[in-house]
Amino acid sequence: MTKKNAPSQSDLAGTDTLDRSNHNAKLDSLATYRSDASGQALTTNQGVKIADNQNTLKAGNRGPSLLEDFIMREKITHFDHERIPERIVHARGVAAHGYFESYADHSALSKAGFLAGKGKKTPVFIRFSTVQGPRGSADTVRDIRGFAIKFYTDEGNFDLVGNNVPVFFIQDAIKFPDFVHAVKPEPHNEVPTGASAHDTFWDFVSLVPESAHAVIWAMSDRAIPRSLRAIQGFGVHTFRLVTAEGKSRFVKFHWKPRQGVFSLVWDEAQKLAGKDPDFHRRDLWENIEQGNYPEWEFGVQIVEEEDEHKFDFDLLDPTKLIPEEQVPVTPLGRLVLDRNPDNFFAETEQVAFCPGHVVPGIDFSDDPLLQGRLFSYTDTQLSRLGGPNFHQIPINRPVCPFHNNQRDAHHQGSVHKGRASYEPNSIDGGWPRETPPAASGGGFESYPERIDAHKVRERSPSFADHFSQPALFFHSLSQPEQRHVIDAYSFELGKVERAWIRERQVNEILANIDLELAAQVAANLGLPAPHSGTVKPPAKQQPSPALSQRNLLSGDIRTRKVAILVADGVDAKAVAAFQKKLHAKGATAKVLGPTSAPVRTAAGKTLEVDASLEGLPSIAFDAVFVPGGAKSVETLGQSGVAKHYLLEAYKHLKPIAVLGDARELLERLGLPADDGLLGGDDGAVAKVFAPFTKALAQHRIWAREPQARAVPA
Ligand code: HDD
Repeated sequence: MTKKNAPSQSDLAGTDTLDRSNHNAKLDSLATYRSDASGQALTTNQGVKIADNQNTLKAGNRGPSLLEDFIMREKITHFDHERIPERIVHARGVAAHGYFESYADHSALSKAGFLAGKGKKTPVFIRFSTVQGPRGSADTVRDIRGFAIKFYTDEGNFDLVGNNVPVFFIQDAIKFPDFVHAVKPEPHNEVPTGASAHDTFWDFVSLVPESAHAVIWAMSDRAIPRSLRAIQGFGVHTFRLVTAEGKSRFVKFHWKPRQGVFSLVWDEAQKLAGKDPDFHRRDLWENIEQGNYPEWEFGVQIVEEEDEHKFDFDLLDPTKLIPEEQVPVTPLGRLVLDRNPDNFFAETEQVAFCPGHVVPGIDFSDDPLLQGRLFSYTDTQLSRLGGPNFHQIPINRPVCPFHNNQRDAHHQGSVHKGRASYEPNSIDGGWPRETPPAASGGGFESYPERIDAHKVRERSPSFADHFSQPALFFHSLSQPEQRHVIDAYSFELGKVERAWIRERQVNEILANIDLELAAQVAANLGLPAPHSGTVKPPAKQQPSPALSQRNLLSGDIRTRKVAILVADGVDAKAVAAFQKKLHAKGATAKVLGPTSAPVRTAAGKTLEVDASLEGLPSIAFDAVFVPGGAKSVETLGQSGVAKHYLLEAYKHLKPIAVLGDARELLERLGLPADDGLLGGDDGAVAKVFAPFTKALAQHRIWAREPQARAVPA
């Protein structure tokens, strides 16, 4: 029987060219499990070589298929079971490998081995995620981003399962299912996907004032990051660091991106959700492949035990942050992401985090949200990953040895030797044995916090102030950031169908944060402005500059993306000169033509383009450059796509540089001059480049925003 429809040998020549040379203890441990089929025969799962993978075994070539066909049955059965339940929250995510490097010996703070020496490196795997949307939802939706890190330390795995905002929506874990049911798509029609702009979310949060702080962060630019490389990370809860001598201090964990913190604008985020739903995962993947390894500084805010009650909020309340001006962040080390996973499912999907995975030297506080999380995460893996042996899945295995008497169950991957699977035993020499706590390398010992209390179901009165910190956040933002918050509440509440929910959010939540904020949102919703809040306004607070993204930029243009628009007749010298200057500053440039075909330059040469204008729209870039060349500019000026490109870039407050004839384009489009619209004669690349870089380093031309609102795009 001959094979039908099999590809030819020349079709099969492609190979994976990605650089996979980085390694560390975790990556090396994964080597045992990597399966590389290059040069190998196609076989069944039983290792039997397959002669025909195109045709089912049939009774005659037009006859019925035969049950006997174990090759077809095995293949189809496996396929039928390829899906596992997605995460109940944080279903959409992307991950990368890297390392944590300690700046110094931090044993005065914690006996954790991964913090115990200057230059000590620990492998990590980090997964970023959105919260609300399912696995296939868009990256750029308005949402909190998950920031979950697994440190594969010599003393076992430490998981720091945080978010890109420092506070959470609820104070007690028992409310988590209610909160998640409210924010998830509504149960009757599973709408909306990847959005909090719907009745059940706003119903819940307007009834639960403790959510006000996290909600205002979710309405800020933090919830529409430009890149996952440009987000901060927070452990959110107060944790403890414990020294070898048993001294405990309270800490809040922080990650600060070297790339700076910056965001999309809302219109851009919405458009990207349709034009490139993979925008964030593509950006992370590409930058790691290009060697632009994203980096964060790890730090802690430290509070001595005796200072626990010196704040005007409770350290155990996860809806509160400690202003950095009050307790500065002490840097401990850096995190570098330098390798993409080999397989999405095996690594990114199967990684299982749990805040309860800590190592000696790190311990919990009594934050009631954290306490509940300690239970929930391992529990969820039982159904998500199909049983209690998920710790044996390659990505989840510690890099240090692990032995105990837990046995059997689904997917048992270890062949445990020995007769005694209990402890103590006198048959297998008493192994595996306990290890007493020690200054280093010892067994885990919980911090012996003294508790003397009644068993009660109660919320501490020290958790009762829900509005001072949302007000602090709002008042610490720059004016453009504040405008975006007002726009976001107005947009989201505008999608809420029930009038009483909109009114409750404005009158009972926003009016208690800031009357002007409430008034502006009320005006946008057609509601009367509230005259006062329902609770006593907080005492005047000093703003916290550390909360505004305005103050969190990196100051350079590394990894920023610039679109260069060209057509036949373009001044190729200007293209080359601009590209060279951008590359020298670590930025990237893409040359875009009317189609994906090469263009002819003014000098009659061929210029390759990276994509068409439609293929890579302006929303995929941080800035635009249009070189001169009369014919090129004329063609672009006739093109609706090119005109829209420039209008859209302008509307999204991006720097635009134009040379020679291209200056007319901006005039024809009626775009008024500002610090981000830069023109020069042909050959004046050097003249426009400095102000262009300056504008790009500021991320957006915020002063343009009022004019930009009038621009259709
Ligand atoms: Fe959670 C996943 C972060 C409160 C229960 N959470 C999950 C992930 C992140 C967070 C980043 C994705 C991990 C991954 O990439 O696999 N969660 C947080 C933060 C919280 C928080 C920062 C508050 C400070 N979570 C929280 C509570 C509960 C959960 C109060 C339950 C009582 N979270 C879960 C979960 C998930 C999860 C249902 C879903 C998938 C998973 O755990 O592995 O167990």
